[in-house]
Amino acid sequence: MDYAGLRPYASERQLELLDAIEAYGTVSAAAKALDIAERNARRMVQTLRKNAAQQGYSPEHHMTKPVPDGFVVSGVSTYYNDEGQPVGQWVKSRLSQDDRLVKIREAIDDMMAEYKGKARPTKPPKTASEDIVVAIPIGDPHIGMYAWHEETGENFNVSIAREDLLSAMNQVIKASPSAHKCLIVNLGDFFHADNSDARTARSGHSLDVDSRWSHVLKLGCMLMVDAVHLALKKHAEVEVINAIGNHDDHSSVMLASFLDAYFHNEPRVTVQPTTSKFNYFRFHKCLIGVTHGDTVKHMALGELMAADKAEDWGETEFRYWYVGHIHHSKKFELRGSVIVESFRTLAAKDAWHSGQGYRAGRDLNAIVLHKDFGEVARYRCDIRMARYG
Ligand SMILES: [Mn+2]
Repeated sequence: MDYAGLRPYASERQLELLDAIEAYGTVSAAAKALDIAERNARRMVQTLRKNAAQQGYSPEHHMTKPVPDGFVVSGVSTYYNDEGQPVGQWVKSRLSQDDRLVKIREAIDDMMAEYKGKARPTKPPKTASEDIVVAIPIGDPHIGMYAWHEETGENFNVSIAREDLLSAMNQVIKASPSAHKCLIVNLGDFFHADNSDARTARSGHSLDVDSRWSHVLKLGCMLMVDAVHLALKKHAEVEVINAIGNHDDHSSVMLASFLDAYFHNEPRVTVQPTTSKFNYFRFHKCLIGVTHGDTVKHMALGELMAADKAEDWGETEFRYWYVGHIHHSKKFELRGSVIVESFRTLAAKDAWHSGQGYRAGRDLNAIVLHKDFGEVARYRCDIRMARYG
């Protein structure tokens, strides 16, 4: 294996591995020297070879003509003579589609580097009970959505969204009992637009957006940070779930990574990784499933929970699904004592929803769950109360 030829395609970490392979002779010896698992080292080499091949370098396939940075090889045709020797080759290249995504990723990484570990550990408040947990499902905030009152009857932008959400959270947290733990659930569509194209990924709907996307992204991330801080004042521990919506396929994942980085040094905060459309939270006899609600029918959620969390399913009695997406309140029970509830949003309607005749109420709830008895109370803050209460 020609490791030296891979050097121009290697990242810093991969270079370190290549150095070690050169020094110690084999991948397994290099892995040992670097104190990493051998299978991880092999995977790193595999990734590096794949990246090099995409750039046109894979000598065992007679690909030795790399394409420029920002391009990827889209096809290689090699002509062989009767002796099996290559005699001619076409190398076709195209602009890398990943390039844009990589740039976005880099911007996010830079942003995270600036914020990583920013939250210093703080002393937990004295809390009254570990028998209960307070869950705050946040329905479709649509941060970055812009509405104009002349068109939709009401103005809406990032700063209005921020004031509404923090005020409502403040009120429901104040009203809730002093539980040891608080669960903040972003039900998806936290961000209105997923990128600067301002179109939804699947249907291509054009979106009404406020300000520049990258600015909105930053404001949204900091809004969630402030929401977590509000909860930290009252509760000793805060766990955060961020669901993937249909407006924020990627920015929801970034938001979760951002929060995780931000609260890196604060042991009182746990951010669940956002890696799939379904997240779960177990509290003694209670099990909560979280999903945006755009991909699975509500009726199928019971079986999904049983399949995804077979063990927890067996050990719990009170099972809930918290969903967003439809922007109105709906609650029903499925077999297996599973209660599915969709939550309203605090956000105003954009021109499209207004034109479609949507007129749902707007509120935020804090739900109190007891470890042995399931949901025992809830506190509701109406949008009017958030603004004038
Ligand atoms: Mn939505």
